[in-house]
Amino acid sequence: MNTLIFATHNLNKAKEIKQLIPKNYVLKTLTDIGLNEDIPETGQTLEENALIKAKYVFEKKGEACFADDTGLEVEALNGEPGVLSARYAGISKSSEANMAKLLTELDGCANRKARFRTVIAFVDQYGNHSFFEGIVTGEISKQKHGDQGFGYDPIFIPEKSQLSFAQMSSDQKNEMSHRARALAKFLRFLQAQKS
Ligand code: ITT
Repeated sequence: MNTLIFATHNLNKAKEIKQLIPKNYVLKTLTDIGLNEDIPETGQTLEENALIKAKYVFEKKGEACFADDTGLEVEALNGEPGVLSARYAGISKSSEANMAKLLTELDGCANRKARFRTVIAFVDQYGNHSFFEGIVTGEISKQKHGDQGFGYDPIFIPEKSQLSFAQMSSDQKNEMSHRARALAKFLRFLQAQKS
């Protein structure tokens, strides 16, 4: 069995990733390896924050680790909330408050184009790092739809879909999501390392 350490406290992210990784991998989160503290995300970009999280684990445990930093980039808001997506409406990191703020900002705005962007940072057992990016484009709906998923899922409708991410099963979301696309690149990289 190969163990992959995922530097996250977000169990929804971990659930999505668990569904996507091959059966010969075991996924461990921060809680699973006994790191219960919040890792301060002080970077200015998704890349910086993903690397901060992955490096934190490497420095504490000396083990290879990956992390995911994700942002919702809204065209009419010049890419905001972007790297500030988690704390868009304040430090409480409330998804409800974040969505309410975004819907208010876009009130009356015809351009609802947006994209989710995930950056996975991987730090290997020698401390070398690599990045893998996944993007899904779509638009912000006028109101919330669905109760699956997490975060901004109820207000994001991916391109060519009638449904928001929160109206999809996790399998359906995983067929097209930013996270699944970044993970696919990461898994190809791991496979290439082995061969
Ligand atoms: P970790 O840092 O512990 O991994 P987090 O929830 O803080 O978890 P991010 O900083 O990457 O993770 O998340 C930024 C925000 O974007 C946060 O509000 C999430 O709820 C939201 N988000 C991330 N992935 C999402 C997805 O697939 N669908 C909807 N919202 C998402």
